[in-house]
Amino acid sequence: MESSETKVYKTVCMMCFQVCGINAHVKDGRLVKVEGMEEHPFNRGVICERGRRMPDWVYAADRLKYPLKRNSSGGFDRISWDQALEEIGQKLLDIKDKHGAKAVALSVGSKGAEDFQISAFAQRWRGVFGTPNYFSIEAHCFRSRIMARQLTMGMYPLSDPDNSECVILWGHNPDASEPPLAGRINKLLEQGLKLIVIDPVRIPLAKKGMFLQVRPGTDDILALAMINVIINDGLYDREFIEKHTLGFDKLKEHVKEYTPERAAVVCDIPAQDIIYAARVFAGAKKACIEESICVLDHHVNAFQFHRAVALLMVITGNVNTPGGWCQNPFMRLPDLRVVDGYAGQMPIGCKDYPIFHGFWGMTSPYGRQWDLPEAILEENPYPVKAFLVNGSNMAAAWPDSDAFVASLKKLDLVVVMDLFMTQTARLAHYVLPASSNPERLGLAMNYGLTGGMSYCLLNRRIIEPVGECWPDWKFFAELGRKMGYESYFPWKTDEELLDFLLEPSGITREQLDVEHPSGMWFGQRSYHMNDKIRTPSGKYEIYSQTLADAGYDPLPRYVECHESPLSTPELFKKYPLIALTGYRIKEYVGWQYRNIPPMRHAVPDARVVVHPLTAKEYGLDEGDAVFVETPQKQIRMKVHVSDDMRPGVAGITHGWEGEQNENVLTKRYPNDPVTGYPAMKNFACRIRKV
Ligand SMILES: Nc1nc2c(c(=O)[nH]1)N[C@H]1C(S)=C(S)[C@@H](COP(=O)(O)OP(=O)(O)OC[C@H]3O[C@@H](n4cnc5c(=O)[nH]c(N)nc54)[C@H](O)[C@@H]3O)O[C@H]1N2
Ligand SMILES: Nc1nc2c(c(=O)[nH]1)N[C@H]1C(S)=C(S)[C@@H](COP(=O)(O)OP(=O)(O)OC[C@H]3O[C@@H](n4cnc5c(=O)[nH]c(N)nc54)[C@H](O)[C@@H]3O)O[C@H]1N2
Ligand code: SF4
Ligand SMILES: [Mo]
Repeated sequence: MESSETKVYKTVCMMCFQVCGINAHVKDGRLVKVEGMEEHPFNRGVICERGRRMPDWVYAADRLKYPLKRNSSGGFDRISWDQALEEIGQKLLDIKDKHGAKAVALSVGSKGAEDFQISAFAQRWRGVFGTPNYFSIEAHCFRSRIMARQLTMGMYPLSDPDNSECVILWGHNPDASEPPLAGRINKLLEQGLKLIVIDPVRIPLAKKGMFLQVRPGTDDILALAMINVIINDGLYDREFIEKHTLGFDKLKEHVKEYTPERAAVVCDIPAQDIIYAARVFAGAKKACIEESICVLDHHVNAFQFHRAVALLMVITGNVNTPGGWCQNPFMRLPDLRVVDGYAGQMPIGCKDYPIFHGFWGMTSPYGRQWDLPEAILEENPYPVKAFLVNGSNMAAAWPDSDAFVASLKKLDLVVVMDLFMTQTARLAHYVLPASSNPERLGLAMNYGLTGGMSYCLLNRRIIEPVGECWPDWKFFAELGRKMGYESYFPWKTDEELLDFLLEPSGITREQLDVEHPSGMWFGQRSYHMNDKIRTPSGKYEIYSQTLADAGYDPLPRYVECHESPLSTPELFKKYPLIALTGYRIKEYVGWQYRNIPPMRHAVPDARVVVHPLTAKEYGLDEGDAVFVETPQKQIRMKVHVSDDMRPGVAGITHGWEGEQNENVLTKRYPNDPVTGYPAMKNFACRIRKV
């Protein structure tokens, strides 16, 4: 029995980008229990194990509690916020005097990109200071699909699986990465949903539908072959195509060469399965594709794969219709960016990637960080001397981590704000303690990154901050004030900021607090085609003139990966396995939650997952300590044997630091021609016992 002092608050979990509604139990000022919130339309009472463990995360013994400054013997000393801000501010101004504002770079990680308050304040500060060099995970995650959908449809629509007859999970495993969606799909399956899973791994949901166990990196040709089948069988939506699209005839001609028989050889699956999947998908009245959020972004065809998926949705008329991909209204928020300070300057890495930098008058705020080591180590194209990092463990997460670790060591000033002492934080001159979401008041929205909703609620401050932890926005605001930018940073409290943020929406803090404690809708999905299509032609652009003008393929074309059994057979004789990095498991998000004992207990080691046939061929057993090697580098892992894995593939688990870090093996050079995303997957490797 719980005592009467326990208070239950309706708020959110932000331990991953899903932003689930929760009932948070607080007793004697401490968060003691977290349950799912039934009223929340997104997760409907269901939360995952991570969310349930929120108290362990918030009160973890290794939480950063105070600002820290590196000392001369390499350790850290506690300092006050005032001293930290004074010294950081002065150093930044000195660097600006000597090398110009662009010598200071900022980066936000997955947390920073997902929590708009973090990214908005980082961008505001950089605009006032005047540096173009702002980076995020968008140079290798998520932006690729946004760009592909925008270039095709003039918008970024989200899927509506709840109203679909058929869902394709294409390189997407919601049981690990999107638990609320997994819960909803399981319910929909009971109501007759047709499910198609395309993945080299037999993910949990693959056992409940049709399963195409493709060779990694070949999805683009599979999508083109499905388009070929849909056109040949006349299964496309004629009326929709005539009324709303441009370039269908060119597509028809273009996909003639992508027969299911040809794709079957490349993908290494039966042609019959490709034909059947195409017929089921196009034959459904309402269908949607839930494509990978990032896992398919890291090779040569990544952007064009997202384009091909968008074309599958367009030619079957599954746009702005129930069960398809629909436009979700965004909340009206003030634009906190200030661009005067760096107007006309491009961030590092964008010069050769004009479409990544922007199109149709829209400019991306982000650079591509893959050239930063040259800027830091060789002052090419110009010196970069300082780095502010919020909510990112880039030393583990970025490709070619050795290069980034080496370059961070060379900087005059590295500031890392995080909840924990990550590998990246250990390289900093100043480490600043960030608050977790129950320690701060803010606005939470369920745009979701995939099947999102125009739903919002308060992220409530339900406990006192641990130690001297601050929300990230306050760091940028207080730093700005110390540096003489007070007119840009007038807000002193979470409440003042929230009132300012809510103003354009017409929704008030009071309303969210009292009238709608479990949240409210601020808009509804659009299911009609009356809205103006915001492409240059006013049509859905099957053929993209914008891509053609920029020198890219206007229709998706298949290219074999830079390393593969087909493109580099000699290499594969010595390094016979396809490395599939970024393998996500439900216990961890990126680097996070390894310090929660039950999570760590469940998965104590970095794993390389192989099929029993692969294990047998290379003499490996469950639990063996091994090196996973490329011709250049090696990492240490433990073998996990699973017959869900495709033979010949090495599934390398994501988010480990140091000698277990997958990104010791990856390279940062551009691979996808449109986005310049690096090839972080589908390279040759081998496994050797330690
Ligand atoms: N638990 C957990 N959740 C997370 C994260 C995490 O680290 N842990 N990370 C978060 C982040 S930052 C992101 S971007 C998203 C990622 O989300 P997604 O990119 O959607 O990744 P997953 O949902 O893990 O599913 C990827 C699936 O793609 C498969 N796959 C790998 N290569 C190929 C291929 O070449 N072709 C096909 N068809 N399939 C392939 C994998 O086997 C896996 O089943 O997840 C987020 N959620
Ligand atoms: N080889 C390979 N590498 C990959 C991927 C892959 O598939 N393969 N996936 C890539 C992808 S998609 C992504 S998004 C990146 C993820 O890259 P990162 O975002 O750098 O990875 P995380 O480990 O999730 O780091 C998030 C950090 O934010 C901290 N944090 C949490 N909440 C807050 C907060 O409110 N404020 C602050 N200041 N800090 C907070 C956490 O403690 C954690 O240290 O990894 C990428 N790396
Ligand atoms: S899926 Fe789990 S970790 Fe993510 S927000 Fe929901 S409960 Fe939290
Ligand atoms: Mo990501």
